[in-house]
Amino acid sequence: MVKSCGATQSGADRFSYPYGVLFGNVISQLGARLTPDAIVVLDAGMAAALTYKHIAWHPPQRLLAPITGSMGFGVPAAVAAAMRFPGRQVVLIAGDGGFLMNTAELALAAERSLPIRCIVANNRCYGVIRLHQQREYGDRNHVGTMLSTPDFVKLGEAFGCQGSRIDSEDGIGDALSALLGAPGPALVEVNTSLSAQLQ
Ligand SMILES: Cc1ncc(C[n+]2csc(CCOP(=O)(O)OP(=O)(O)O)c2C)c(N)n1
Repeated sequence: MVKSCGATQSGADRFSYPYGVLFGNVISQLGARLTPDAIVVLDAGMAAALTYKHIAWHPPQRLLAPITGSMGFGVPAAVAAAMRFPGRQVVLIAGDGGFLMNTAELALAAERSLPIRCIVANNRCYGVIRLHQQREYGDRNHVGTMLSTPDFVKLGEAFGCQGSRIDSEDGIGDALSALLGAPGPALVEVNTSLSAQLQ
């Protein structure tokens, strides 16, 4: 468990701490709720890195992740895992950028009523790349790493997923319970930030 974050702020600088939910807390609480044979699917980026840090794995739990770090792997891989292993808990953890690359595969999850559980870390940027830019150039010369992200709850609902959002530390437990208990495909958007992912 990482330290608690203050209340989220609106407007101004959405990249600066303490804006947003500490994503590490979401992952550590998820880890405590995984079933003994859960399949966790990762996309690329900060969200994936925090999963490696905060979840202790116990076989026969399985991790599906792109060795090359390819964005867009997550949604179709989660769909494939749920089709191949019906009855096992399948949880996808993705950044906003990677999730958007293959969101349309949710249509198959809805059509087959596949109970994939998607956790989308909305930090409104290509976080890992922006981090490199900040390290190299400080607060200047950031190019092409900011995202104008959609409302992921509405996006998921449009595909037929149960949707919810985590806006504060207090909401993590209930949102994860609803996500993991949903009868079909479900999505939770985590309102986080790059800084809140680095705490
Ligand atoms: C298909 C593809 N394009 C580009 C990259 C380079 N890349 C690696 S991580 C990353 C940003 C990931 O952003 P996001 O999915 O939002 O995750 P975050 O780091 O913000 O958690 C990019 C562009 C990649 N790995 N794969």
